[in-house]
Amino acid sequence: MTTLTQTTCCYCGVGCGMLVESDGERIVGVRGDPSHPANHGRLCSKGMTLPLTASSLAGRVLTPALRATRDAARAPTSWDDALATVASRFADVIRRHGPHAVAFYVSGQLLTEDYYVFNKLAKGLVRTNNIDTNSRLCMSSAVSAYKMAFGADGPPTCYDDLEAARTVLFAGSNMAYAHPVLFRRLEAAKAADPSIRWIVVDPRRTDTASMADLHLPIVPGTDVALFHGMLHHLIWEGRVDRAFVDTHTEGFEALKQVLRAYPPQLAADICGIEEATLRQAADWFGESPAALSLYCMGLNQSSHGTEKNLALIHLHLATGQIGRAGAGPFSLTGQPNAMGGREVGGLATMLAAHREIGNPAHRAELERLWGVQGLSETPGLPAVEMFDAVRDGRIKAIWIACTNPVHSMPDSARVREALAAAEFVVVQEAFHQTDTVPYADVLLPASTWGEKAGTVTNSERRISRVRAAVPAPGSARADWWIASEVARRLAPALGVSAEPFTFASTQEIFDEHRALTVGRDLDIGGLDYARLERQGPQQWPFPAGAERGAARRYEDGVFATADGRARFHAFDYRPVAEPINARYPLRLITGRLRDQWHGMSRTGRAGALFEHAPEPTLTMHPADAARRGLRAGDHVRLASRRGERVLVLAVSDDVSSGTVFVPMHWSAQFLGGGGVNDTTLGSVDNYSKQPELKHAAVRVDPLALPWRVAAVRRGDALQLHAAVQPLLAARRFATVRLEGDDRIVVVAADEQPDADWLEQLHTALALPRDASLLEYRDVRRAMTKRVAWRDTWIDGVLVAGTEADVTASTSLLARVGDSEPWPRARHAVFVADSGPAAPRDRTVCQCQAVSASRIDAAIVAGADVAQLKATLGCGTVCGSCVPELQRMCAARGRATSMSTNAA
Ligand SMILES: Nc1nc2c(c(=O)[nH]1)N[C@H]1C(S)=C(S)[C@@H](COP(=O)(O)OP(=O)(O)OC[C@H]3O[C@@H](n4cnc5c(=O)[nH]c(N)nc54)[C@H](O)[C@@H]3O)O[C@H]1N2
Ligand SMILES: Nc1nc2c(c(=O)[nH]1)N[C@H]1C(S)=C(S)[C@@H](COP(=O)(O)OP(=O)(O)OC[C@H]3O[C@@H](n4cnc5c(=O)[nH]c(N)nc54)[C@H](O)[C@@H]3O)O[C@H]1N2
Ligand code: SF4
Ligand SMILES: [Mo]
Repeated sequence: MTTLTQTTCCYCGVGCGMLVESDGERIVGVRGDPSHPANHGRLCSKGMTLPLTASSLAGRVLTPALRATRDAARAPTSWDDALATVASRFADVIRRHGPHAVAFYVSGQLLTEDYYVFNKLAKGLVRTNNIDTNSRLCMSSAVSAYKMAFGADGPPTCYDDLEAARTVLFAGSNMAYAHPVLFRRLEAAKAADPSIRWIVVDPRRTDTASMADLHLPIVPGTDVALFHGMLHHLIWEGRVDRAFVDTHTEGFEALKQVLRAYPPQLAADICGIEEATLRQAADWFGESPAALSLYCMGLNQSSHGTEKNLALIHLHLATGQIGRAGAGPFSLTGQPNAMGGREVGGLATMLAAHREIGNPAHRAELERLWGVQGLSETPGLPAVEMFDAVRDGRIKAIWIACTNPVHSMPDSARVREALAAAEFVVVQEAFHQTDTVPYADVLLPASTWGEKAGTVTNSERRISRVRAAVPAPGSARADWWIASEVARRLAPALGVSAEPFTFASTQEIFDEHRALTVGRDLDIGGLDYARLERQGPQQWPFPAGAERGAARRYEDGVFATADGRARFHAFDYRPVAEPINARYPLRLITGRLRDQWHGMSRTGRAGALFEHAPEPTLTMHPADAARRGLRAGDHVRLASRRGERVLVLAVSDDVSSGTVFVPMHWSAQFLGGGGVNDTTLGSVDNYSKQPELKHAAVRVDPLALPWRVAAVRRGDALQLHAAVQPLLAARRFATVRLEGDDRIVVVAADEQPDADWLEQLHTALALPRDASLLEYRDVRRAMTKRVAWRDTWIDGVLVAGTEADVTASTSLLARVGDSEPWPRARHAVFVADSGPAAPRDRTVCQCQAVSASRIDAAIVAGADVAQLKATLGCGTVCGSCVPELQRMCAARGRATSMSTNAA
């Protein structure tokens, strides 16, 4: 019997409602919830494939484990022992060094209830504000800009504005990949009304940008100059809404003085775009009946991210494009509960329910509501400083939950050094295969999506229920429960009552959180589990007595500042933290892929999710590649002042000359050595302390790695992956991926052959060493081809030798796991293999498994997007690939159904 559970997707901030099918033990299917107002039944490629990532327990953290000494291996233990150990080690550090010697580093992927308990544990019980989260790397500049401009955090807009907007300005947002279901809504609106204009500000021609009417491929980091130039133009063209500015804002004159220095020509020069393009964008924005801006990490992840956000908000305030349908600055949250974390105050620089640490009245209020005393008046350390403090010994113990900082923080070498130096590291995780888990002195098994319950708040301030569809596996427990159980043991050790810090249910936690919001800007006094049950997901504010939450804020032009006026801020454009120079002449941008999620601990469990981007690539403009004598597929060495990484070159004019792009996802679990953050830097924004993950000065050099290895093995892919992963770091370049449900692919390259390593790989891949293995070996050339047989089926292939040897084995490698038996004598596999290699192919449409080559062939034969959908079926299920189909058609000069390109 299958049961259906109504819940919310665990990936991005769109917050799609889902119906999960389970057989009681396992999740067997998922579909979009037609009644959820965020997605109306739609899901993207990541949401649709969630069951694939949850189908096996291999690689799950199932029992608590701890190690006696730093060098010892972790051994499984009981919950009681693990919780007592965490409590006593934390108590010990606090006794010896005070409360600020411990820290918590948590996550925008925790549920509101989890987050609430962690925040209260740190700030109320330990009485340190040293609790920060990965939202520091993500949303903190948006938070500080909203507060500085409007007096309170949170977007004034809602999802219905996507349909109501007449001009849409995407700034530093690749929505086609990162918020796909909202992008579907925008696509539909534009298809219905082609007069809607899209402007995209992004240094890269992303799938989002390629669908725009106007693309502004600015030099990375120059957004402030762009927005200043646009506002300069609007002021001098007389397009400012004087009435709005005079009645509802403060500070315009001072800003106007600063803007004198940004005439469109000069601003366009700084941005590296045409002056006419800048003026066009400004006109479309200013003259629009409703201009909506959608922005994300291209603005936030900057050493002046708050100013980038503010400069964009200025455009809205100056033209009165705010507080009505279809108009306003809409910061898109990345993680599923980035907003909920902000509500409970789960950052080092804020208190619960949008209260301020530095405000004595706020602290007193919280002490009364919590029934505690002595809240710290010192702000805690934000992420980058927090790990620096761990590194230099100011922080001795750190508890990491639901985030993977070794992978996601800038300058990862420093983070690794920090965790190696710490006295005590707790990691609370659902999956073993992450870059942070190896540093855990105590590893706590967390239940995860599908197994836990609570609430999340999406980008439009909408609170949705998350429900469990299956029981948690092994001894995994909900995050709030773990924090609450440690609090129960820690409180007596700190000489206070445990009562305020221990909870019996998520409902009890939600009710307490709600009480804290009453009278605040995010008042949800009228909202509880019963109402969410009855009426479905609701937006805040939702005060007691209300029937529904407010879709939009500031509709009356009264802002959350003391005098009700929004604020302009006067500041100049500032360059990126690390300018390029002769030694590091290229600008590195990092960002998202369509089908992967962050460090891939979840998406890396499904072979289907690798097919769209199977290799760890660095994308470079053709002219830059030619200048370095590089061709697509070559190995390249990416280096910054901090570290280096070997990647595979992709060549495309989607990036401008002088800029290179590397996806953020590849971690040490899938790429030898780790991800791109070994090269990024920890420079942070003055206000928000958010690091500049979107820009580093780098160089890219050719790298000859003549020894090549490739292997494909059929079997339990997750187990094979776990066995192979420790070998990756030994090679100059080594990567592993899952393929389909039951295959893994390993590719490696190095300067010299390494016979020992090859045998280790052979063993890790569980290749046989008996008669079922057939080997063809040329010792002189250090070449080997090995085929593992199961009767007449090919179950594994391992090839090592030159690039030509491996290339010549492409079709042999592809035969692993073939549904057809090998038709000839075994040894004939090597002969038959000498034919030409099949071309490498990418899967563009993941739902219907349609490859790039088939789509391209159809386009060459005359198909447009509609015909591709009708004949190949691509783009007809989740729609995540539709932007790419449009783009592939456009590249072949085929008209698309919404070709309104004016650029
Ligand atoms: N598929 C997928 N979706 C996700 C996630 C994921 O991991 N995978 N993660 C989620 C999370 S947590 C987040 S925060 C969001 C992020 O969502 P986005 O911010 O949309 O994604 P990114 O690719 O990080 O960056 C967006 C764009 O910023 C551009 N950019 C770089 N530098 C600049 C600049 O100086 N100015 C401007 N204007 N643009 C610049 C990049 O070229 C990139 O295309 O995605 C969420 N959704
Ligand atoms: N270079 C570069 N770096 C970046 C970015 C970038 O654009 N470029 N983007 C930054 C941004 S915006 C973000 S948000 C961060 C994201 O970076 P991280 O927070 O490190 O990302 P995840 O890999 O999603 O980490 C979440 C972890 O929680 C685990 N987990 C899953 N479910 C649960 C659960 O229920 N409980 C617990 N306890 N654990 C669970 C997962 O297995 C995973 O290891 O990366 C940042 N880093
Ligand atoms: S857009 Fe995709 S990843 Fe984001 S919430 Fe919806 S289904 Fe999940
Ligand atoms: Mo994020």
